[in-house]
Amino acid sequence: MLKCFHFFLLLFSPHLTVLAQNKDLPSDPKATKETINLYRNLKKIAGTGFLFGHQDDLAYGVGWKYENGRSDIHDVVNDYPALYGWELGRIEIDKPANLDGVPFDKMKVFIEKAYNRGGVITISWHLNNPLTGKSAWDPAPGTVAAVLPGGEKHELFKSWLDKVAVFFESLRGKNGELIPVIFRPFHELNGSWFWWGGRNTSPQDMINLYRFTVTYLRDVKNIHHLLYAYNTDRFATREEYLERYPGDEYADVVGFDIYQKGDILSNDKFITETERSLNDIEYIASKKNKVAALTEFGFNTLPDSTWWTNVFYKALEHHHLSYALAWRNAGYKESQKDYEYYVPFKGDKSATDFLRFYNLDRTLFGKDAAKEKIYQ
Ligand code: BMA
Repeated sequence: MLKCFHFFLLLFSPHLTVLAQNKDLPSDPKATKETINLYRNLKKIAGTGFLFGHQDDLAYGVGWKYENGRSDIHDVVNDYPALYGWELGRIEIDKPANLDGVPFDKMKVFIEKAYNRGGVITISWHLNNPLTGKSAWDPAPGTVAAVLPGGEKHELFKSWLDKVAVFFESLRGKNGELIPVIFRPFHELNGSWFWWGGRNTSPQDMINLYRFTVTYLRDVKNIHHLLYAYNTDRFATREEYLERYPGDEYADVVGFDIYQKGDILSNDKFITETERSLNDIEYIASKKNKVAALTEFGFNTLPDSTWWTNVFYKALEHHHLSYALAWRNAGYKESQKDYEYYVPFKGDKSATDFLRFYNLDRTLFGKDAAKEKIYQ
């Protein structure tokens, strides 16, 4: 009887309600209302489709820069993406523009515009190597150890996080509310091209760096409008994927980056590998109760005119991920005498197919995102 009474108490106790909800709360116990809503809606959306995203979408495209309201995606489908990627590299050294030339003051305005029309924001950070002062691609061994507490560059690293915190806090909606951001620091951390990745550090040091970063921003800087995206590059197994995972208290999104390379003949390989990776990511996300995402993808210059419906959508159609972010339309790069773009521009060979892709039920763009009321 007593047992029954206890059970009764438990059933109607307010604590239980909190417990029951916990699985739908982000890792930050103090996350703002809009951030909690974003997190829940990202999970909900995975049941119906995925948000389509594009890096630097509003800043420039192939053959243009900073034209008010312009976007290569909008030029092709008469709608904006649902998700907008931005990049903070060089904010840490007080440059007015990031490593791809996007001025931070313009970026802030673009982010506010995107948020006001119901879009989602995700931000990466190709931060310089704090030990050598060179770029993110300088793999000097010992860099991660040097920025951890007790390391010679720890104070410098904290001062960099302070600058990132100022930027995040400057992002405000119409009522002064903070604009939630999916922050994905230390991306592609299983590869060895960045100072924080792969062979350039030990998995444990990387885990400590991730945890330190989240703890510092959340508990010292009091930033509570971030969701954290843990993301690797291509990976072979779940074990490899999770080798540097910082823990459920430090991540909200689990994702990976994948690019198709080579000619059209690699289509099947791309589909097979993407599907296998998505199976793994979805398994991990469901076990851990996190959001599953394709944090970056692309096929540079889209040499296959039907890539969107014949390859990309085929890889995704049987999966349940919340979003996919196409990388940037840098256009012609003088330094490399080559083009870089991952979504079609008006008149591009894959533009017609992209419109077909846009019209599929499960591909969600700007107007769909607005209907979802993601922050409510
Ligand atoms: C890479 C390329 C570079 C760019 C970097 C950081 O994949 O697009 O041109 O500088 O991302 O955004």
